[in-house]
Amino acid sequence: MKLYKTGNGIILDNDDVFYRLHESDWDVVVNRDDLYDWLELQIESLIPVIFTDDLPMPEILAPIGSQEVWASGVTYFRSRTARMEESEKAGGGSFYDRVYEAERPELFFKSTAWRVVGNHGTVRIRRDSTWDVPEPELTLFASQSGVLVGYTIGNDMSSRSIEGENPLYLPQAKSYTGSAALGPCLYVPEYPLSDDTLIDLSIIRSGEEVFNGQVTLSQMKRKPDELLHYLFREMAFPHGCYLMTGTGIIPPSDFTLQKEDIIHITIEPIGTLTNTVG
Ligand code: DO4
Ligand code: MG
Repeated sequence: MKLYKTGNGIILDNDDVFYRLHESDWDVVVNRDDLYDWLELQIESLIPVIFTDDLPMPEILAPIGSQEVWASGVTYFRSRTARMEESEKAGGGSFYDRVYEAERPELFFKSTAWRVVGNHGTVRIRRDSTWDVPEPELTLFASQSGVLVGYTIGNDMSSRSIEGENPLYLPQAKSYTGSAALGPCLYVPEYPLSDDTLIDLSIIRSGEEVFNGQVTLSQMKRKPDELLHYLFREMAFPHGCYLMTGTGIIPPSDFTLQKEDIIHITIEPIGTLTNTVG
């Protein structure tokens, strides 16, 4: 099942049959351990809505209310290696290898809800950065008790020049206006996503694809529950929380994003998150 937050309530998509939930407060709807079962129950009292040219689907917003967005790092070998290379001169190379192998994962704060960009929104490159990439990441949604109840697609926009200069600059490389995108929906499955789930990143410039990369969840070193367990260890999330799970796709070192690039991140069965660089 997919939940869309819209300008006119919350739309539930159950195998292409659409319903408008009675409850329109996103925080109230999503923050429950039994979200899938609760949505199934809702359907029993709802009438399908048919969207037409006269009654179009309302504008879809980022699937977030009052939740914070956190992120995990160096959860794929590709991310470890690319970061070791980019920070070698600054002497930060071995930290990435060590966190990749360590029991405790890297977790960092990514964004407040109000700063998150939705599907078809504009993401940004920092003006003081010279080397920039999108990071396509499966993003977990956990209820306030830390139970994984859904997924969305995340773009952890990152400045490689700033992080590479000194790993202590990570918050500046990762968190700035337009650096976090989520969408298009909150996907609430009956069972967790399988390891063969594919993440696809495609970057389009002037109508041409300038980068395409793919990775499967099987290449992720950590398990979703392991990441959530660490996140919730000493931190309360009264509205639930989003957690990006790290990137396994990093374009080659000579690639940097440019204004007006279009970034498509596809994870079936969640959908595609599309953002333009502004
Ligand atoms: O260690 C820095 C951030 C890593 C990250 O964002 C990732 O691996 O996706
Ligand atoms: Mg990342």
